[in-house]
Amino acid sequence: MKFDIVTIFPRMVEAGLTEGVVSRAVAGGVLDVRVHDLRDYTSDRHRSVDDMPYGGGPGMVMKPEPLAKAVDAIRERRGNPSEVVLLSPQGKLFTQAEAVRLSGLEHIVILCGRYEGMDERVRELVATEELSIGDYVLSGGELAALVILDAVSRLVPGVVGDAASVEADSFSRGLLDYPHYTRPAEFAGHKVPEVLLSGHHAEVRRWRKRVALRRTLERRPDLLATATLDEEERELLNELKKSS
Ligand code: JCQ
Repeated sequence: MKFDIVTIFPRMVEAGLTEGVVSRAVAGGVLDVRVHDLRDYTSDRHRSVDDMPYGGGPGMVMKPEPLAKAVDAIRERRGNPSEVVLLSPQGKLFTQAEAVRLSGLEHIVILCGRYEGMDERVRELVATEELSIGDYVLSGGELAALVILDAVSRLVPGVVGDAASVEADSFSRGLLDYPHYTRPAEFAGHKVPEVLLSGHHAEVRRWRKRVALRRTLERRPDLLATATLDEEERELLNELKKSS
């Protein structure tokens, strides 16, 4: 899968590509990630990427021409992208479902915004969709681009070694994860739940389901509206709702 990331801080994005699962997939040729310096697509002496807002007001606005030129150059050198994603707090919320959708595409361009905003014509003419990674303001889209790259990449076959661990992840089932334990069996007076030491695999599965459902009900009840539950999970959830 190909990613092209356009930014005024290429080293900030490259720093996020030097370690971990994504960096290994890049080294192994499973992912093809290029980072582009937006200033390479400016044409004035100062390499300006921003300008004053029409109508006045504080801050600066990102100019449309360098972003349009950068995406044109990517089209010529790397082919037509499946999506051009603009990252900003105004975007549609990026979720695991959106990560799954993007992981099925061949080529994604990510535009990192900075300053107070982006000239609206970038949305109209260059981007094919606008995404937000959450309801907070970052000083730029670079960290958001790394978040999206990571969440999408780990769904691409061959990026995460163990496909079962991707499937077992929190959210792939639409619920919060169950608690995990390893040795020792007792730590600082806190014991590992007995059932996990029992060797009763059916009991372990049922306990994990119940605890995952209880956590989801307590912390993220909104997720239960869209989670796909099996028969046993529906029963467990009904019992939990009665007892709470
Ligand atoms: C992304 N959630 C928050 C900041 C303006 C394009 O315009 C702007 C982009 C940013 C960077 O992105 C975020 C963000 N998801 O802040 C301001």
